[in-house]
Order: sequence, then structure tokens, then C-alpha cells
Amino acid sequence: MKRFLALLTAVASAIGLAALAGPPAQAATGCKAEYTVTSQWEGGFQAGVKITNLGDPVSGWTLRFTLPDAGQKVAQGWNASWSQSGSTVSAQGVDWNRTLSTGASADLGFVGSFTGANPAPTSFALNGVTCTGSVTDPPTDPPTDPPAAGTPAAVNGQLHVCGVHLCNQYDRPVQLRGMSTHGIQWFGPCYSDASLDALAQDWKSDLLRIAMYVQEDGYETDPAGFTGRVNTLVDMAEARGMYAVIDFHTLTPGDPNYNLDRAKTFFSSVAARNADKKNVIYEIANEPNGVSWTAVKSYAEQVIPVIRAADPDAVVIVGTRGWSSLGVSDGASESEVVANPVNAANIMYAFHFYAASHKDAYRATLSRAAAQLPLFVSEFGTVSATGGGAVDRTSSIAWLDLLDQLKISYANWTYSDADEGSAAFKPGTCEGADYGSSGVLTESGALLKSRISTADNFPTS
Ligand code: IDC
Repeated sequence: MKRFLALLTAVASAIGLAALAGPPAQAATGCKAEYTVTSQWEGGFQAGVKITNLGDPVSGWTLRFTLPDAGQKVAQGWNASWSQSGSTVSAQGVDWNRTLSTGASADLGFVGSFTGANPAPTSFALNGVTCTGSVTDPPTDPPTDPPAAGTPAAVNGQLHVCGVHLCNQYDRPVQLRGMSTHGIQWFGPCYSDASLDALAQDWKSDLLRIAMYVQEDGYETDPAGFTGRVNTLVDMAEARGMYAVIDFHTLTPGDPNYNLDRAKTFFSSVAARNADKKNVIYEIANEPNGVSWTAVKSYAEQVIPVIRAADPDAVVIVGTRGWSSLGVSDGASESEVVANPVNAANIMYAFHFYAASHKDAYRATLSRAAAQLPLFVSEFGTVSATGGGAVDRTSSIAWLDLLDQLKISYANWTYSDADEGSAAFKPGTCEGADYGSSGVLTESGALLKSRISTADNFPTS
């Protein structure tokens, strides 16, 4: 009877919902599974599985995974009802862990036997959704190499948003000036000790933006590998006293919700790992395009809580509609953001431009919007929006002067030797170790280096 009543209530509330709000929106899904063999002996082992729900809350779940070797068998488990069919193992949540809110974890385990090898299981799925979080031993504490005294990250410390500005540890507005990587899947050799030494010491850059493409042979092809590479670059920036902007470089498709589960998985991991560092800024979606502001806002309001759960005090940059043009490139304007801001604190909005394509109308938008919204120019180019063509010197200087005047932080596309006008180095530079001499710079690189390397004069009280 009790069960019948519960069923009736469920049916009634489903009908109620449908009648009130139309078909329910598809629930967000996503998960991370961490598998650890805690002990192993002749023919037997004990393993723990930590499962983290990165999607919407669930009130019941089944975890499935595959044991790769035919001789591997689950004998007895705990904190779930366990069963095995062929190589597929199922673990169903029990009374005390059946409900998992967003970001919540359940720890399960089992004792098993094996005959040949005992490889880690593969393809974890929670309620049928593959857990794209890495399947590894729990992460060890990251190395910390606190920035040396006098460097931008040491002087300014933990940043936060104050009014429409980015403020330092003395609650005073600061402007960070620096460079963006190109896609790290393509230009890995450009981000070496030598090149980052040049960026920190010769360029006196305040920040490195780490552009981790999600598609185009990026994150989606190797989540664990790209997460590790980003973390290494965060450490390399920290060791040189630079801020690191972790850019989840969505571009095509333009709707960031396409990558919602990946974003939750990625950011829960990098935010937990880097929570104690003071040099990290999270950029959750590079350039939304072909999508409404309400869709972008909805994405932001699902990803930001995942970051905050692990790293409560970091600044988060939210991409805007129309390739982060605050909507201008889609015929809209900043007013849709002002009227309907993301419901989260300590955030800034991205504004991107390419100086040869985007001129007075875009500068007017930035000037207007800067009075109402905290803005961060997390990407801009001196050339056309294709990333190529000639440097538009006049427009670039007008932009840089405006950003300085408004104290808006920026990262220039790109600190790389790509064969395109926006790159700072001539093609082939990253095959060598010389990033310092003037002969390796392009016109864009020379202009940016001259602008970025001037004294910062950050307030210290
Ligand atoms: C461009 C790169 C180019 C690459 C292309 C597609 O410069 O080498 O082939 O992406 O991946 C953006 C994007 C940024 C673009 C850049 C120039 O954020 O990924 O890089 N751009 O087109 N928005 C406006 C311009």
C-alpha cells in the first residue's frame, strides 16, 4: 500500500509539473568515478570506488563498469547492492546514499578475485551516463611553488571582484595584462620553461591564459590528459608569479550546454586540485555563439556551483553571447546581461574583440558596459576575427588605451608561433629556445610586448 501511494504521488506530481511548466527540461547529467585498489593478495583484492554526481540531483542510481579481465569477479561489496553479469558489474545505491545532490559523492567498495591480471575497470557509467571524470587513484596534493616576492601574483594575492573592477588583496582595483596560449593541443612546445620564463621576465606578463579547446582534438579526446596538462601550466605560471586563466575553450558548437557535463567534470577536478592556489581564475566558456543569453546564463548557473563547491573564492569569467561580444555580434547588446545577470557572486563577463574587425561600435559598447558590469577581455587580437591578416595598429592602440583607461584586464591571442598574424612569434620559434631576442617577434608580438612590459604599479595598501 505504501509503495502504491508513493507511486501515485509520483505520477500526480509528474502530471502537475507537466501541466504547469510543459515538458520537463532534460536533466543535466555527469559523473566522476575514482577507483583505487586498497590492497591486493594472491588471487584477491579489495577496491574502493568513489562516485561523484556532477549533474542534477538524483534520488536513485546505478553505477555500471566493466572488469577488463575475464578472471575478475566481485565477491562481496558494501555501500551498494552489487551484482555482476559477465564482465559488467552493477552497483545500486542503498537507503543511505541513494540520494546524491550535485557535487555529492558516495564511497563504495568490494572484495574481488582475479586469475590472470587485475587491471582497473573501464567505462564507468552512472544511470547510463559515462563518467568522463578520470578513473584514477585519488589525486595527491599539487606542488605549490609560491610566487616570489614582487611578482604580480605575490603582490596582488587572491583576487576578487569589487563593484565593476577586479581587485587585489588590498581591495584596490587592478588591471592584469598578459597573453593567451593558442590551442594547447596544437602548440604544446610553445609552453616550455624557456618560453614562460620569457613571458614572465622579459614581457613582465601578469597572466597566462591557458586555452584548452574542448573540441577540435582537445579535451573531449582525452579528459585526463588535458586536465593534467592544464594543471601543469597552472603550476608553471604560479612558479613565475603569474596568474593563470583556465579557459574552457568552447567555440564550435557555440552552445556551451553541449559541453555541460564535460565542464562539470573538468571544473570539479581542476577547482579541487587548485583550490589552495591564489593565482587561478576560471573562464567557463570561451565564446558562446548562435545561442541565447538565457541559455548561456543557465549553463553558468550550473557550472559555477561546481567550482564554488571546491574553490569558493576564485574569480570566474562568464563568456557572453555573440562570441563574447556582450551580444553585439548577434545584433544585441550588453543590456540583456544587465537586465538578467548571472545569479552568482565574484564573477566577471568576457568581452572579446579583434581590432581589425571590431572598432568604434564595439569600443562604445565596452565603454558603456564597463560602468555596469565587471568585464575581463580574456581574448583579443590585433588582426581580423579570423586570427590572420595584417595588424591594425591604429585600432589596436585605440583598444589598448581604452582598456588601460578603464583598468580592464586583458589577454592577447596568441603567445605562439602559429602561422597567422595574431601570433606573437614567427613560425618555427617554438622549435628553438630563443624567445627573448627581437628577431623572433612578429609585428603583433612586438606591439604587445611593448605594452605589457611597462610598469604595473599595483597598489600595495
Ligand atoms: C583561431 C586560431 C586558428 C584556428 C581557429 C579554429 O587562431 O589558428 O584554426 O581558431 O580553432 C576566436 C576564438 C579563437 C580563434 C580566434 C581567431 O576564441 O579560438 O582562434 N578567434 O579566429 N574568437 C574570435 C577570433
